Amino acid sequence: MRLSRYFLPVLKETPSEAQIVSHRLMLRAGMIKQQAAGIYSWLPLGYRVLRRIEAIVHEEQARAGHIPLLMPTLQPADLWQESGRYDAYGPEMLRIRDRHKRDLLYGPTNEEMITDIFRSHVSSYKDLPLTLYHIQWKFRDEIRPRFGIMRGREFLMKDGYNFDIDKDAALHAYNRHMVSYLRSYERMGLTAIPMRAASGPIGGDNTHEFLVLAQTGESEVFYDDRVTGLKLGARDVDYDDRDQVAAVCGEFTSLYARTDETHDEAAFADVPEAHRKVGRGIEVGQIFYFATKYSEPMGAVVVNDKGERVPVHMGSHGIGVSRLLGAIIEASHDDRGIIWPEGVTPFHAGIVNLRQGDAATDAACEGLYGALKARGLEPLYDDTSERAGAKFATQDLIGLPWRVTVGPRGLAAGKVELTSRRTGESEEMSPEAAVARLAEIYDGV
Ligand code: P5A
Repeated sequence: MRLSRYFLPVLKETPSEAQIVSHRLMLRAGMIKQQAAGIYSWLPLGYRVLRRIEAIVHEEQARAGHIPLLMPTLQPADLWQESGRYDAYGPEMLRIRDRHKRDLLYGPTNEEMITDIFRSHVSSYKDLPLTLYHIQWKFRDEIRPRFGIMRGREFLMKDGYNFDIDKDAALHAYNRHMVSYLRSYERMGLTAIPMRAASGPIGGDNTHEFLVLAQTGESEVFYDDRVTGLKLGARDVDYDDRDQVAAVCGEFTSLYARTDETHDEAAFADVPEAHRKVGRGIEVGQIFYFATKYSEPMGAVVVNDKGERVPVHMGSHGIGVSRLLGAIIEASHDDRGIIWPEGVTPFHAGIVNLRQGDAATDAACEGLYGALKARGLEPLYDDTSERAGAKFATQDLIGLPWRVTVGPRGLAAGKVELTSRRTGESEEMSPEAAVARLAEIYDGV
């Protein structure tokens, strides 16, 4: 993409309405625009990151054997009357009446609708296990929408639902989700800690929230700090192997880690004092096992191998896709702007032309631009006539992890400069070497 033809409305001033750094930086970097309280347009740069996060989520769900579909944002009220949640959900639910006076709602979650799909098409244990998910906009009329997209009213969620023959199979689905979520967050450059939590209006006794530690987080958390050093890394997990998946979950959940909703002072006191930490966290996901809470009232039953009709065991599993942008920025920025992890960056590298209009410099930039694209990378080429200082400031603000700087002086020696946004370190090399280095960095990201 050439910056001269892109739409990147960066702001020079710090917007006064933004209380936390991620909100400020998203506004300044021209990623989002507020349209109403808690409702945002996603401008091109923000939309690119949102798509990258979605792509990681889809890839990791596919790896776990989960199947994507797409349900609508509007739902008929009758489904929610069947489960008993239409009245229970309260003022967070946006209720709508159509021209035929039929009651609808803008979905805050999809347990009822997916259960309806399941009961319409599945009737035998032979079709289980089954996990369906989608990435779709949700609406919750939050009493206090704040921190930009972090607590929105309209927000993008990945929500998945498992259908299993019994509790053991459903707990395996729960564990599969935990591992696939850990892997997704790691690919986004985040450490998200599974913590015992409360289930709220979704239901069930088994639930974990995934928290990214941050001062600005809305949840108070209590944990053994050795949990922050755990990594899945490159290990290969066989998602069909119940014991192996359970062992990974055991590793990530055996140290004390709870939100204030389930915190237990006595159990916390057993954590060695040096490791006992109280802090704040951003909830970027939550998984639930709620047995037959929806399948029983809604008649989602299958015939088991003994010929009996039994309600299926279910759970639901959510990732806050749009909230993740805020969480990543909270975890990765400095006083000049965002620092995107390679896994989610909107462009792989910036190209800064220090002397726009100089034939040799322009040609070298064009060459780099073409060569990076030929390697499957997406560069953002600053081909504007801004002065160098302003170009660098924009690059730093929007946070591309790598920058290639091209100027007449370096070119005279056959060199360009490759700079890491994270460390600030620069290295001079030939344009070909810079392309090869970037291709290597992104190989396997
Ligand atoms: C699980 C999937 C559920 O709704 N039903 C379907 C279950 N869980 S949840 O914890 O309530 O939400 C899942 C994740 O969505 C994000 N989230 C939000 N993001 C931005 N703004 C909001 N107002 C908001 N509310 C929830 C969180 O990341 C949460 O973990």
